[in-house]
Amino acid sequence: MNGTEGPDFYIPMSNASGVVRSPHEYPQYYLAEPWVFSFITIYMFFLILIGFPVNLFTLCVTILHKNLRTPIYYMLVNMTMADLIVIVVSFPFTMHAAMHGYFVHGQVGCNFEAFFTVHGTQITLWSLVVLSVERCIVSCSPGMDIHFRRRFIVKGISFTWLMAFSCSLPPLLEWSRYIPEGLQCSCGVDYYTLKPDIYNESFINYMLTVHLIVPLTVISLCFGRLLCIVNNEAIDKLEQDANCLTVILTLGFFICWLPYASIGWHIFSNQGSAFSPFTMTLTSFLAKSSVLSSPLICICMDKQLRQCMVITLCRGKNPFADNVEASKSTSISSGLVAAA
Ligand SMILES: *C/C=C(C)/C=C\C=C(C)\C=C\C1=C(C)CCCC1(C)C
Ligand SMILES: *[C@@H]1O[C@H](CO)[C@@H](O)[C@H](O)[C@H]1NC(C)=O
Repeated sequence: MNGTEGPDFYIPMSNASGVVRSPHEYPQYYLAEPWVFSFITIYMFFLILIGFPVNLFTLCVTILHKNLRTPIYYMLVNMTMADLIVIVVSFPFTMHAAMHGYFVHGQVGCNFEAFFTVHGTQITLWSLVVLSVERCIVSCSPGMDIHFRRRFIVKGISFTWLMAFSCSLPPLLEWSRYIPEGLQCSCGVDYYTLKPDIYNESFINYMLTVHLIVPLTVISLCFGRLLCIVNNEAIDKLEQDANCLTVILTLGFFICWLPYASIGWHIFSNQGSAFSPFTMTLTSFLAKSSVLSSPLICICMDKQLRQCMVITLCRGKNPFADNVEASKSTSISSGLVAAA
């Protein structure tokens, strides 16, 4: 046996020596040295310390500035809100668990932590899908009505929440389950056992198909079409910039999440094979850093957003006066999809 299975855990270590204990009740220092857990604690602390203000600030600036009311910024609001949910609700659990070397909050805490991580991330993933489709439609038929585009995006936002729930809720309703992963201080869905009584196999197949392969395919098809119109003179420069930003946002997301998804898939399709708890922990904590990617990418690539941020920072006291300033500055500067 390459692992030890319990009622609500699976530890990727043989219990031949008898050291394996429930990750809900005992520290897991036989999986890794205590300093590794301390390192994870500090890492989570920094993710919260940087991720919270950066996402909150981006969210506030995007909402306050009236000239940022174009589809791409609606989606940015949705994505930073999702990041904030993950940072505020899930990350403190992960950090606290790592501090103690095991999942101190029991099964309820595990459900809580994993539910909000999966939910927030799925919102971001489906936001990128909606954004890619919107980019594709707009670039292929330029001059489209802004009201139509707004309605499309608002419907798109409800769609992202619906899809996110359809991935994050089932494990709470006994279709699959959330269990501790890797070094046992963060939770994810159960790739480790087949558990016929909770139809685990069908859920993982459903999740990897509908919530990974389908979005990846739709995004790839849309980007394929965008590639054909790159350097097309008929397309507005600002729309081209927005296309570019969408592509980079998507790349950032998948760089963070594809290693985790592949390891999960590998473990699932090779039931019982040996794998290191480090690999799972490394990829799942890389995945967690994706809460930084969308705001940082937007701040780096989007001049208009940066200008609005500077305006807010310099005269933070009166956001309404800021709006006037911001509108003035757009008319003289070039920014993303200002023409929309
Ligand atoms: C730290 C906690 C983690 C990494 C929790 C687990 C996350 C999942 C079960 C993720 C599932 C997936 C998402 C959210 C988006 C990409 C595809 C996916 C199915 C791997
Ligand atoms: C343990 O892992 C090895 C290598 O991954 C594999 O060949 C073997 O079949 C596994 N044992 C069990 C009982 O699954």
